Parts: sequence; structure tokens; C-alpha cells
Amino acid sequence: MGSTEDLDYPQIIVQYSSGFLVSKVMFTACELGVFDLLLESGEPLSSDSIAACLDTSTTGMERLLEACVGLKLLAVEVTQGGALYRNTEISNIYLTKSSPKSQYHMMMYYSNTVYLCWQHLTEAVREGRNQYERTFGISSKDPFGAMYRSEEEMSKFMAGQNSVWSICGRDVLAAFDLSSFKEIYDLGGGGGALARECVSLYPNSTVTIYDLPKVVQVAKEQFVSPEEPQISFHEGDFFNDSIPEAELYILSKILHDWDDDKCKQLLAKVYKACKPGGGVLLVESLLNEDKSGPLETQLYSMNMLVQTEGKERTAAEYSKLLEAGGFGVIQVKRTGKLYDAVLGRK
Ligand code: ASE
Repeated sequence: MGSTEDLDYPQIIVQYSSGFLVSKVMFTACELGVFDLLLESGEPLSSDSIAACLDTSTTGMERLLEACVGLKLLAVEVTQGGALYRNTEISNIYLTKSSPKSQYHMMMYYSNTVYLCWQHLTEAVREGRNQYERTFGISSKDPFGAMYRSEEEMSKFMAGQNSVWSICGRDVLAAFDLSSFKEIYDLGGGGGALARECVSLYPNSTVTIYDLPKVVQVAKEQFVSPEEPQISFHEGDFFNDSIPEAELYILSKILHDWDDDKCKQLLAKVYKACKPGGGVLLVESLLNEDKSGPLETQLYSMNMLVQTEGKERTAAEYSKLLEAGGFGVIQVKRTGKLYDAVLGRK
């Protein structure tokens, strides 16, 4: 590692310049099914046999595998017959499709949607708004109309969002003792992975996923089985339709999609619907109060610029929004992972 004082060889500039190359190598290996093949094969494979199984060029596959070794996503063993590749533990757990903690669908969403929007980051900064029109030729007036422009796109987004809860869901739900809340609504709960974590952690709770009718339809078809009796659905648009009474409302990665006015409007509506003694749980990635980090959250905030009408916020900013909506006794818990929890009480 070059120190920050080493101005003759600026290590961090070199590293940052190739950051997107790193992402693309990982996305491509996922998309081609390299990690799935190596998991299924149960033994190390040569680049030629991987290329043959996955129907790619040998020269391209060899280079992809070498780069994955450099990234520690694969391990190589050089034998007399040539190089043999196998998954590392981390790729077995997180990059294979079938693993319970798989981040595969998030990778695919980043690679095929987020990455395309980021081509127009410069314009997003100049204009201060999302880049759906430039990227996909569709109106960006309604960001979720654009994000859900086809059932396939919507399903990919839902699968991607679901995958993060397999690594962060427990922590955000255990940040506060929510066991006194029996009737819970997950507003914008999408594919239901957070709802599933919630009923597993709080066996006496029921969670209703409140989302747009077309989202609920796909959630029922692809993500939540009728054999999960503690999870049910409510079709609606939380800005324009009524919100039923409940004890706890979860707003997970919802406020970061919207500007302050829309957030206040939604929180006031949730406050009205909420039972006395009830509350609202915000699940968001919190910026430091001086906005000096965490880097991941700063980058997510840039992504909100490119894809939505929102931004990532500090705990104080979320507290202000909650207070404007009517909520009091606001508590903040940082989890040390990607997503944190803020609880407001009525
Ligand atoms: C949203 C979350 C995401 C809206 C659009 C999004 C994510 C990607 N695109 O509510 C997940 C968080 N990841 C990033 C890069 O922001």
C-alpha cells in the first residue's frame, strides 16, 4: 500500500481508476455462472473445461479466471496438467445462485441496470436528477414507473433487494426489541425477504407487505409462498391510497428514494394510521453526522441521485423528518453493517 504522502506514486488514484474494472470482473464471472459451475463440480477445473461448460472462448475465460484469482474470488492450483481453479469460501457463500446468502441477484441488478445509469453520472450531477431518460429512453417523472418499466425489470429489482436481507436483515430487526409489536406493516416490502426475517425473529408477529398491486402480484408468484402464514399482502400506493392501522410500520430503504417533502408527507400519513404506543422503524444506511462517511453510504447516495428522487441521510436528518411527521422518542442504532435502524414512537 502506498501511503497518502507518497506523491510520486499515487496508489489510491491507481486503485480508484480501476475500481469499476473490479466490479465488472466480479459481475461477469457471476453472470456467466463460473461460481455455480465450480460449486456443482465439487472439484477444481481447468480454464478449458470451464470455457467448454459455459460456452465461452478459452482465451476470454482464462483471463477472467486469472483476474478472479487476483481478486481472491477464486484460488488456483498449478499442476503438471496446468492450472486448476476452485471457489474461495467467500464466493461459495455469496456469489453462487443457490446459496442462502447469495448476492447473485444484487450483482445482476448492479451490472445490468445500476451500471448503465452510472454512465450518465456527470449529467446527473449537472442536472441534479435521475438519468432514466438518457439511459433507457423512458420518462423519469415517476422513478418507480421507470424502475418497474417491465415485469422482468421489476422482478430483477425485487430479487436484488431481497438478497441484502440475507446478510443484514437480522441485525436491523434485532437493533431494537420489537417483540411487543404484533401487527406489523412493511411499507414497500417488495419481495418479502425482510418480512421473512421479521417473523422468524419475532414468532408472535404477523407482517403485511404493503406494495403496488403489480409488485404484490410478482411477490406472490415468485418470492413468498402461501405456506408462510405469518406473511400477508396489501395492495396499494402508500402516497395515494389509505394505510391501514397497525402497531409497527417498517420503512426499509423507502425514505432514501424521496425528497424531504415526500418523506414528511408519508411519515405524517403513517403517524395518523399508527396505533397509540406504536411506532415506525426506518431501515436505512446512515451517513455520519458530518457526512464524512461511510464511503459505501456516500456512494449509495450518488446512486440515489442517478436512479431516484432521494438521497442517503444522517441520523439527525431522519430524526427531523420523523418529528415533522409527528413521531417522538426517536432512537438510533448503528449496526456496523450496510443498513442501520431508527425507531420513532407514537
Ligand atoms: C432503491 C435501492 C436501490 C432504489 C434503487 C436502488 C439499490 C440499488 N438501486 O431504493 C440498492 C442499494 N444500492 C445502491 C448502489 O444504491
